[in-house]
Amino acid sequence: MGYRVAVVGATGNVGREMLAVLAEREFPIDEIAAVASSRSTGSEVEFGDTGKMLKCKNIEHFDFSGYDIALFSAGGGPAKEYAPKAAAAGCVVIDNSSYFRMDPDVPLIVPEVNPDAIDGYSKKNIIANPNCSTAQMVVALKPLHDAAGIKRCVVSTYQSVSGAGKQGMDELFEQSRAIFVGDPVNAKKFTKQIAFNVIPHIDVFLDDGSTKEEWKMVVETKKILDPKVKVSATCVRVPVFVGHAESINLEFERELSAEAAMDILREAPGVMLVDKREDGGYVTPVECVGDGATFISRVREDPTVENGLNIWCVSDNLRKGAALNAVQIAELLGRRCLKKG
Ligand code: A2P
Ligand code: 11C
Repeated sequence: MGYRVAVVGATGNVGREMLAVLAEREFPIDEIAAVASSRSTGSEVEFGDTGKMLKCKNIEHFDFSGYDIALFSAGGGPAKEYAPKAAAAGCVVIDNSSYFRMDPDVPLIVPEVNPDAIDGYSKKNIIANPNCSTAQMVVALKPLHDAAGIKRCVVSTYQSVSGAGKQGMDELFEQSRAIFVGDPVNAKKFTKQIAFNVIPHIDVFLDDGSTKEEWKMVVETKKILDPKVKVSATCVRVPVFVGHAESINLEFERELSAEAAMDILREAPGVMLVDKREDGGYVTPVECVGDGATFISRVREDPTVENGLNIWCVSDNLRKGAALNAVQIAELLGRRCLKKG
């Protein structure tokens, strides 16, 4: 006996990963539905590598009342419109968009960090999945925070184009091809050329000069980890297809040596420490594609502040940053809150 599960946004980057992760982890499923916009009605997506093909259903006519869990990754607009309808029909929504994340009645969960927040899910029957850059960062920060109390975190990100969806990946591919063959380079999804370039701008600008992606890293980290932790973020798009990297500078309340931090990270849930302090002895985005871990390298003390530490953090943004985290939330929900059908 398993659950009836719907994946909304099943044709997208994250939706396809959600199907793959559900299949790989053998999530107990009695029935699985792929849901997308009217544009995709009737088109087929594969349920992971199972060979089972799912015909996409149009969200406008989809009846959520027959489903226990809906994993949404269709963006904020569809989440705003359809998640409350699904929730009212008795289906628990796990939404990957930013729309519900800061709602005080919606838990925002990274299972390795704040699993107990799941108890609040029934207020709205909606649980939010964090931004990909936040998810991997809090997995790395949690064990260090528990050990020495993080006062301040300064992070610069190197975010892959898959964070901007299918269109972002297509644009990097198309621009790279155009540059090689001498065609004109067109920028549509990104504001400037992304091939062979970096762009210090993700999501919309806010009044104080920061971007919404940077704001999300600040407020989501506080909600998931600890409201006392101060975060300063600079988010940058880089010409990498999959995998977000982050350079993180930390200032602690108490002393924490690099060696002690490495010992803690080696044992931490969801973390894989790869730090050989030699050529190639660290992780880069291409090596983490398809993996669920948050990889940490380059752990070293920062002598310019009291109790300072630098780390390099890399993870597959479509996996731990999105689909895997959502499925882990579903697993937590199943273990703690739902009865199997
Ligand atoms: P569709 O392919 O039918 O447009 P990505 O983030 O990779 O661009 O994917 C976005 C996902 O969200 C796709 O599956 C897309 O479906 C889906 N989507 C976009 N807009 C809507 C909508 N209004 N209703 C339902 N699904 C939507
Ligand atoms: C990016 N992090 O890389 C974004 C994608 O708030 O869920 C996810 C945006 C979000 O562009």
